[in-house]
Amino acid sequence: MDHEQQLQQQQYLLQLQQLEQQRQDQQKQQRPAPAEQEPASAPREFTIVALGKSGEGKSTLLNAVLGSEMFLAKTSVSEVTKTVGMATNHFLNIDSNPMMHCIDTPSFNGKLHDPNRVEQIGNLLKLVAGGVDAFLFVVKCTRYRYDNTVHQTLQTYQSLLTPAFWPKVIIVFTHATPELLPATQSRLPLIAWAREIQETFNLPAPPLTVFAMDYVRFPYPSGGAQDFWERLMELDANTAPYRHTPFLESIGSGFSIEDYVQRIKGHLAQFEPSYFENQAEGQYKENEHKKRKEGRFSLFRKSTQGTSSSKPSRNVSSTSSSSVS
Ligand SMILES: Nc1nc2c(ncn2[C@@H]2O[C@H](COP(=O)(O)OP(=O)(O)O)[C@@H](O)[C@H]2O)c(=O)[nH]1
Ligand SMILES: [Mg+2]
Repeated sequence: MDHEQQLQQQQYLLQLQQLEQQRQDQQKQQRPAPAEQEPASAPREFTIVALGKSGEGKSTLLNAVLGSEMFLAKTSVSEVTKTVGMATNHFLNIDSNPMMHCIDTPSFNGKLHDPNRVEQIGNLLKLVAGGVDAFLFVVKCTRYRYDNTVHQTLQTYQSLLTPAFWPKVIIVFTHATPELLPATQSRLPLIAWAREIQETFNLPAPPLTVFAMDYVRFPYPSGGAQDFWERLMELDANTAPYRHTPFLESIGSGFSIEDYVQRIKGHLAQFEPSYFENQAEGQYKENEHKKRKEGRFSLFRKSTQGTSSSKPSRNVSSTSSSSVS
């Protein structure tokens, strides 16, 4: 590591320490009362992170929380959120409400072979290390089953953020508009997810859940904003601030962010079937390539078996190998 990098790292560490100090000071000064507290009278700031698979409504939900379309949401089939980003505004865009720092993420599952996605993992760790008030695990409410892909996604987040993230998780079911989720009863199987998660991840308590309507309806009664706020206050009153201790300690002892991400990559790969598939596919292609090469070679041997002179065979060999590349 050169001098400049070292200097940058020291500065970063200092920033993280200052952030942490600020957080602790803020926490000492203002402990808002849960539930009854109106958003308008709470002067402190909150950091929330949207997690979940692509297309579940993460960017849209954060826009609804911010009351402003600060993140690009999807209008096509391809994923539009490709980088980790942060946007800040008053809750629901009302000046007297507290500030919300919203962190949007692309999906990470099945993307470990993508160097850009690996870089984004580093960016996410950098942004969340200073403290997070809630991790919103965003799920489309039309997805009724708690299946293996959801489970794997959660496992990826757990190993990325450490199990310390669980007390700050709120499951947000998006698209919860009357057209898509009609009767109250239809919410029950979704609420059961919280218990399922509690059991499979051995948590002392199930994560809190919120139902959120689309961007336009979110701020209205039953749109989700009120419930979301109450859950956030509940977490704030009952759980300690989230910290990514191993990350902070690694950076403190001279690791670069990149080093850290490389170090955990193998661990993350455990929950990435496609990662192994890609590797296996690479291996398969390599074998195929070898076989083809050998095939050509034996073909070449056969074709030269009858010839007495070695000269023309060398010529054939050189043309055939140049056609490989
Ligand atoms: N009807 C409805 N559509 C939504 C809702 N939330 C998101 N969408 C749509 O779902 C699509 C994916 O949303 P987006 O926020 O980009 O998902 P992300 O990939 O998780 O960030 C977009 O077309 C959104 O307009 C919702 O609550 N109701
Ligand atoms: Mg998005």
